Amino acid sequence: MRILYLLLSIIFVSSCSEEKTAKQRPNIVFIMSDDHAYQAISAYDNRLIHTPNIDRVAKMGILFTNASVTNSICAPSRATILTGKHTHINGKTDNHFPFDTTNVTFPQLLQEAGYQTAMFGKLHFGNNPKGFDQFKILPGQGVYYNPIFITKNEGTYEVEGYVTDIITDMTLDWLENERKADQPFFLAYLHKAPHREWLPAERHIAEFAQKTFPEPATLFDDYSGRGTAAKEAEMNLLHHMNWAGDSKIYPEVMDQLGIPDASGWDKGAFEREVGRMNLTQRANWDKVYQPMNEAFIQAFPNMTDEDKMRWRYQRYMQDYLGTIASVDENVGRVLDYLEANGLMENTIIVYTSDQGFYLGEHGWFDKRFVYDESFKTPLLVAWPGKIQPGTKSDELVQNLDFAQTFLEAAGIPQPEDMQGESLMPLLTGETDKWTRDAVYYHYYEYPSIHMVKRHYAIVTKEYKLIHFYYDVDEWELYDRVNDPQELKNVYDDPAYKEIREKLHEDLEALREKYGDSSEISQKLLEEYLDKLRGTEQRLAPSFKKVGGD
Ligand code: SGN
Ligand code: CA
Repeated sequence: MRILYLLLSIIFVSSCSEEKTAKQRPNIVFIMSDDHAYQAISAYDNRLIHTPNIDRVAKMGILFTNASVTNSICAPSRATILTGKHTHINGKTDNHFPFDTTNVTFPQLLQEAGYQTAMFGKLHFGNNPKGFDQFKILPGQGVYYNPIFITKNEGTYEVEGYVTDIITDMTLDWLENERKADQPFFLAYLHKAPHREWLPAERHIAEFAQKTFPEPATLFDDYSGRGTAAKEAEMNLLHHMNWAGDSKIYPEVMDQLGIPDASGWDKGAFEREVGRMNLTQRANWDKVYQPMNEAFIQAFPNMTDEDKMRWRYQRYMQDYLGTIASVDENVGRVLDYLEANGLMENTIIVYTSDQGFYLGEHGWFDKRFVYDESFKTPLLVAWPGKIQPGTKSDELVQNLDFAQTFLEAAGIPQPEDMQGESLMPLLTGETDKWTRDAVYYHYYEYPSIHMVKRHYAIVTKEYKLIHFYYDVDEWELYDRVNDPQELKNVYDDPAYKEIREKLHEDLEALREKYGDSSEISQKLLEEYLDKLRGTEQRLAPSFKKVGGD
């Protein structure tokens, strides 16, 4: 009898503690926007916009000021986040061709270990995510107004309204009606905004269209201190933005003013987005953009190139930041829900972007380069009770690290072939356990839109050594401390000889550590060119420019 009693109490105690561990495993809310520059989050920089809700995450937790991506472009960044591996290992080199779903992703591991998993918003993989109990995702890039969703259980359908609000409604609906109280959860809440072509919600158009924003110091950069890659990139606000799609000049106004549709895509882009609006949405749009177009018709004949650059910068910021206003409001709705439902205590909340973005710095929009504005990405993490509120970290952390961080937090072993490091020591204040002093970067999508050349790099807190290859063979070296705007390549400066040599050695060591090499680059390049030969239309002009057939 006594033995039976002892046995029963052991079983009872151990099942209690199992239940406790299961309950203690944290929920994870992973919030990611698309192309959200850190310059447009007030926790980093309050000159452009006030984002009180996103800032709340940093106030409750930690703000990383040196977070970066391994490859600054959408789908490859997402593949690195989900696999914890560099591009050359997970195979997702570009936005054009689908993700290899034989890769193991961390949500699959969380799901196997008993997490309830859900994804809402933009994935951009060309196929559906694995390891999710529920998903409602946009096809490809998705659209801002009346978007279409591909869903796990209800087929594909259109939802009337504004994309950022709808993704949030779906997320809140899942939290309220599908979340199981007895399981920890992983929720991926992924915005399309503020991706090009920057269509703000009806409620924000007028507010932002009348604002004026400070210009960046390098708006009129002539790229003289850099190599061919910066000079040949097609990301300049004056020369490469679409008038209709990006700047919201009506197609008929372009015709009236004799502005050519250079890309053949320009008016189409306008039609693709604005053309989807219902009558009320379109009326609210016209209320603001009709007078803007009329003023433009008057001003255009007398505008110099400098005037046009300035005008385009303001138009760009008005729309880009307008889309962020609704991201911030909606992040607030989700945080409020977590708070009101007792879900803050044991939940890791991450706010990040798939990469950074140029907001007129170097005269650019878009991303891709390892230069700071696109290499760095916002990263704010809250975990009440674990992370000291108001912490800041300037450590070199990357999107490569998310998978292992979440696995460690969930008490799941980290697969040995994952290439990041768990951020846990930085989250919990054990900073001496963090030893990384350099990170690796590799960008592949060339030839393609924006024509940013292939390059790889090593980045330390002080320096950046970059190799541009394929149709050039050029090295660049930047002194991040003395030249934070990266205006002067000092690769050939004798004063940097020793630093340069040391960085070359460290770069080789990093490439070896991560298993990258010139042979792999060559193989990936050939595969990419082969696949391009099989595509038509949009990619073709870029392909021809580099002598493709
Ligand atoms: C589209 C955009 C590009 C952008 C890519 C990739 N043009 O092609 O400006 O670089 O997406 O963006 S658009 O006229 O179609 O908007 S990413 O964030 O998905 O990588
Ligand atoms: Ca992106």
